[in-house]
Amino acid sequence: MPLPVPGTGQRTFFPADCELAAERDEIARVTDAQPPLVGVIMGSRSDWDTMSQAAAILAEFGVPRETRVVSAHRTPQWMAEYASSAAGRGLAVIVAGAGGAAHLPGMVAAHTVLPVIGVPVQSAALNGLDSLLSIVQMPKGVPVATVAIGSAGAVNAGLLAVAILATSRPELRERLQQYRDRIAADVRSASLP
Ligand code: RP5
Repeated sequence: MPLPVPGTGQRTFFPADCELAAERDEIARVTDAQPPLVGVIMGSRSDWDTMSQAAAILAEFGVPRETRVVSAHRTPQWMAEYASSAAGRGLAVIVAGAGGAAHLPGMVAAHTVLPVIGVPVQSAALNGLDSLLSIVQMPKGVPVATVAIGSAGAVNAGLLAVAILATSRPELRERLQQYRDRIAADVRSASLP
């Protein structure tokens, strides 16, 4: 069922099943609307509360993105297809979030040379330490840029994706600097009771 990305009106898709032809059609529709530069993917729709915060940062910076559920375990073939086709479809960065036995970021990185940012989703059983260790301990040769567990990680994943794009986009670099200036001003003006 299509759901909106908070604050944007851009569609997001949570496929009800894994039928590949339907999945391809959905990608085509998103791409037709506005070619995405960043793919924000997650292992389960239960990750959306966390991963929506990465999507919201991209929206704030005006970066076109697509948001999808792509599971390394439940849809392994679809995951491989998504990752291997990502560069050809024009994506420049993939932000991948998963929890528990969080293999999605690493397996996506195994199928593409695009930069992959891994977000460890906070799990109920082990508070996200399982997710963090599953994502961060990649073998040499196949990197995943791993951020913090949970919300801070999702926001920083969005910001890191913007920073990667900003290396060749001066206007984005300027907006990133403004963002940093804003949070610095917040700290300087903070008052305590
Ligand atoms: C992982 O398993 C997902 O990334 C999610 O964080 C976790 C639990 O998934 P659900 O059982 O809630 O679908 O693959």
